[in-house]
Amino acid sequence: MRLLHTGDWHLGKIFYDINLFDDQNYFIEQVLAELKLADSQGAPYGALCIPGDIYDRASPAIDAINMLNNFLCRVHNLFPSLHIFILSGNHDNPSRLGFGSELFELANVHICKDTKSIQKAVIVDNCAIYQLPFLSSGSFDDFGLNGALSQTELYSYAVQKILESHKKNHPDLPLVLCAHASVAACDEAEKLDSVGTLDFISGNIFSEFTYIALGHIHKFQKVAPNAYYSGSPLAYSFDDVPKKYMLRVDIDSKFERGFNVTKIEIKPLHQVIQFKTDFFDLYNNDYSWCKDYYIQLIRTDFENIPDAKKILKQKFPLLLSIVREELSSGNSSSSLLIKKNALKNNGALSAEEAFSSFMEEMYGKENIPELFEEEKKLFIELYKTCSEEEV
Ligand SMILES: [Mn+2]
Repeated sequence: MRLLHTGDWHLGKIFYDINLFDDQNYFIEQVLAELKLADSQGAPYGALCIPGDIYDRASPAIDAINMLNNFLCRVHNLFPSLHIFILSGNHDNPSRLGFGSELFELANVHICKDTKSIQKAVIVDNCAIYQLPFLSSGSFDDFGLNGALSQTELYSYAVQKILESHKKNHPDLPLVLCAHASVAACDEAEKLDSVGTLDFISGNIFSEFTYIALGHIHKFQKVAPNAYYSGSPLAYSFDDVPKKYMLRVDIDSKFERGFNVTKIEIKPLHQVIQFKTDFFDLYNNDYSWCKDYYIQLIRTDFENIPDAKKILKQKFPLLLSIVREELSSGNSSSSLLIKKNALKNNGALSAEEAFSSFMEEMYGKENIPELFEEEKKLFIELYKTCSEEEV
């Protein structure tokens, strides 16, 4: 059985102020091209699996809904016997995603919005495929499993239910699972880098499955011998990896050869790139090779250049963001905490002194602009709040 695994589409995503509609359509054409290619070579796909975060938002934009609708109609018209598996990720609203799901079943489109049908397999070319949406406390209320449960408890329970059903009904078939979950990567650093401080599940709980098609983490990775994240089809942040893939998974229905994963590189409409340099480097030197890239500049200079973004946009129309080096990691809660602590521990400075030292750091000693009275007032207010608050 041949399966195409590609998760975290995030249809309708707005990247800074850019609507990624064209970029996402460009990717969708590549999905269709891959399905057609395999078919023309006499090795067609039996299943397409999109394990969650289909949409970027719980209330998806009209454009995003139309995109998914058009895609499903086109695929179904081309390949009526292809089974399409769609499940609800943490970005999706299960009911909105699940609209019409009972009817879609008739067209081999299997939308999993809750835990009611997790024990039901769809048999494709002698493989049993199950789906698991993103789970949270309350997911198993109907099963009588209440209370605050950890991710490990929730997914272990789901796996146990699936295995019970599988062993009873299809013991001789390979067992494939499509799921949206935070599964710990083999490499600790990679794991922390990918999903921050979320509660992780160990890949070991899936040891009895043949292949697990995972969604949630946006970088391609193998988290257990049988569990892969395809990653998102596009880079949705500037610190994401530039190379993106969908996965062709060939599963041997007789268990003889297990499975084989082939990475298919996705060609982006626009590359995403992050420069850490000074304004003048980007302005004066030849970077014409990236004029069609989505660009973030992390500025290492301290010059006060009014309209810096406007000026650079003349050369790089898709420059989306300019940040100061000191602030470039400033929006994660951990770094805020570090800054807060630093502020607290810097007890020797008065609020006024702290403001001066902050301005000096931002602009350089010689270049501190004046006329910052409002900002100064606000800074002092915040400084006091931070100093009083327990961290
Ligand atoms: Mn996602």
